[in-house]
Amino acid sequence: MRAIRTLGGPAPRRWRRIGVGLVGLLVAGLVASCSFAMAKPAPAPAAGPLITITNFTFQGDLTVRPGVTVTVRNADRVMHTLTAVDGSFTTPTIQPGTSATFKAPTAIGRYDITCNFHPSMAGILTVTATPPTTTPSPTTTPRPTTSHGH
Ligand SMILES: [Cu+2]
Repeated sequence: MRAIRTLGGPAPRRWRRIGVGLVGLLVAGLVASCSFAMAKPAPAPAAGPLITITNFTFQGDLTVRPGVTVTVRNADRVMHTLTAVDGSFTTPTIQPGTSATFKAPTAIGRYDITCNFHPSMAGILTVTATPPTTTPSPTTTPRPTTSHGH
C-alpha cells in the first residue's frame, strides 16, 4: 500500500508543471473576463426623473418634484425638444438617441409641454411636492371654522 512511493522522483516536478499551467489558464481567464466586463458600458443610473420621447410622445416620469433636473431621452430617429408651451422651460435640441436635461419649474402645477419641431406633440408635466413614488396620503382639507353664533 505504498503506491505513492512507486511514482518515484519525476512525479513532483510533473505536478508542479501542471500546476503552473492551471494557474496560467486561471490568470488568462481572469484577464479575459475582466476585459470583457470593462468592455461593457456600465449603464449610468438615472439620478433623477427620466422622460423618454418615443414615437412622438412624452413618456416616463411626467410627474416630478419642483426644481429637479429632468433627463429627457430621445428614442426617435428625429430631433425633438421638450418645451413648455408657456416658454418657462425647455431642453436644448435633443439629437436622436441622445439625452438632454431641463430644470423643472419650482412652482407646483401642470405645465403643457410640446416639441419645438413638432407642435402636434403634446404632453403635460406635473410638478408636485409629493414624490411620485409614495402613495399620496388622504388629503386632510382643513375645514373652515364656521361660527355658529347667531
Ligand atoms: Cu419633436
